Amino acid sequence: MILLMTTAPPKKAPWYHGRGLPPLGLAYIAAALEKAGFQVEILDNYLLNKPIEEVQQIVRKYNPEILGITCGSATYRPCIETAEAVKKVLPSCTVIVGGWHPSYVPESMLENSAIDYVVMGEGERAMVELASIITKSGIKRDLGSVAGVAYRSKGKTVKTNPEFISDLDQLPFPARHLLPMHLYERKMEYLDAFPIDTMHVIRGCPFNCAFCEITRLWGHNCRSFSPNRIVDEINHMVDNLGSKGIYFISDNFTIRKKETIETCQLIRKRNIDIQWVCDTRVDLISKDLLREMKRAGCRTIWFGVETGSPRILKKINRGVTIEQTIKAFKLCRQEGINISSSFMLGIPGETIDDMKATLKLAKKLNPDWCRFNIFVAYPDNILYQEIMKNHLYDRIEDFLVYVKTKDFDYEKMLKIQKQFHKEFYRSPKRIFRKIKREGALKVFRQGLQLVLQKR
Ligand code: B12
Ligand code: SF4
Repeated sequence: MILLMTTAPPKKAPWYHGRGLPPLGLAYIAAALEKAGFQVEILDNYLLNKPIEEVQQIVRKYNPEILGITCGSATYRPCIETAEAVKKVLPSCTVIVGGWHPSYVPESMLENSAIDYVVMGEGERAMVELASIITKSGIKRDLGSVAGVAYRSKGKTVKTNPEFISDLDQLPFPARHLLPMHLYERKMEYLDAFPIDTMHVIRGCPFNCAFCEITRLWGHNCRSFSPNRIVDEINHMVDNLGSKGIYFISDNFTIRKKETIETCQLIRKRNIDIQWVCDTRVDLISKDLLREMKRAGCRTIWFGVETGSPRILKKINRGVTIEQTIKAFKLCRQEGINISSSFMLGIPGETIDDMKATLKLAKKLNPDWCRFNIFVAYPDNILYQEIMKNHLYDRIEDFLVYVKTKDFDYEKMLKIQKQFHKEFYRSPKRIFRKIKREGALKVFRQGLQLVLQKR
């Protein structure tokens, strides 16, 4: 059998925000493996947070031939520790890692003898082919014929180029039946509905923001599931999981306007009663599109606004202007769609004045929910390369790089972040809006709770 797992979260890290969502990447891989005839289990240890000894017991119990671990730059260390612990109790188990970090820095994984193979890029096809070779259950093939793998051979690292799956519709629905769905929170501030589940329907992005490495994993060519297939999956989730809300976690949900409209029309045509929230860019919406989205259940859109400084906006290569952002927010308000937005603080080259401009813009835009995130660099986007080249950091934890420039360091950013959240959420305009939306009693209770917590 094949065991797929996530690793326990690094709770002490200052950037950890603790939202546990089902690991859709592993669920996609599990579904592809099941379709190919393998027996699969998923251990979502990011959610369950089991100590390593317990993970060893679970591995002993399942006795898998293959263990697949998902790994981000933030979970590099726990991933290596898990692989080592598993090899101790089950040396015969083949350990394969995949996900964001291994895709960009495969060598960093293979330096460790507990890791046998790395999958780079999309995992479904590569994992099925690798598993067939390892378990000798498929046609006899050699490793070099599998696209997107890295492994050791005669003291050297061998890598094959990843290939993208062109027709995503051929992938089965993610194997949510292997996940402990009842243990996820399944509620979200952005929607009134419960339970809420996630979908990821677009892979790839034609833009090139300097802080983002999405394109390195999914490519510049944007591929998406067809409207029919998206709505089939929503239907499946409504019927099998009782889903009442969907969070489309893919970037740029509205990038293909025609298909987005088709999806919305299909939701209505099939009478699916669902609320949803999606992520997109401010330059990828229009009045007619928003109207269709609202009618099909869209309640909230999340925009990464990132900065209020035109200079920094240009530097991060966002490809939008502040005017476009203001216009997009206005359009959403006119069409009755709520807005959540995030801003970045601590970009190399940013000054305190740039950050103040960000707070000013956030207040002006007045989104329903707002988050200021501190930029931490990890391989291998444009900003990461600049930071490493110019030594703009004072701390590196494995592959996470804490930026330090003449204007700020991470500790200073933590203080500014706290102050910005306070200033944003406590403005009279904000409190008034919240009361209007949620009612005076609820807002008063929340305020009281905050005061009591601080005591
Ligand atoms: C939803 C989400 C989360 C959720 C849930 C994550 C989860 N359990 O899967 C939560 C909120 C918990 C989360 C937390 C964090 N996240 Co996050 N998250 C995302 C997001 C938006 C979608 C992930 C997703 O479901 N993708 C869809 C599935 C289908 O793709 P996938 O997971 O990448 O899996 C595919 C491949 O990567 C590969 N693969 C993945 N795992 C494996 C394992 C094996 C064995 C194999 C063979 C292949 C393989 O095959 C899969 C199918 O093709 C992405 C951005 C994005 N658009 O993808 C960021 C993203 C993955 N997150 C990121 C970050 C930085 C974080 C946090 C550090 C944030 C924080 N401040 O705490 C934490 C770290 C959590 C962790 N365990 O690593 C970065 C990762 C960058 C990096 N180099 O590591 C991303 C890319 C966002 C970004 N651009 O910065 N995240
Ligand atoms: S931040 Fe969004 S728009 Fe920019 S490159 Fe990444 S996925 Fe594309």
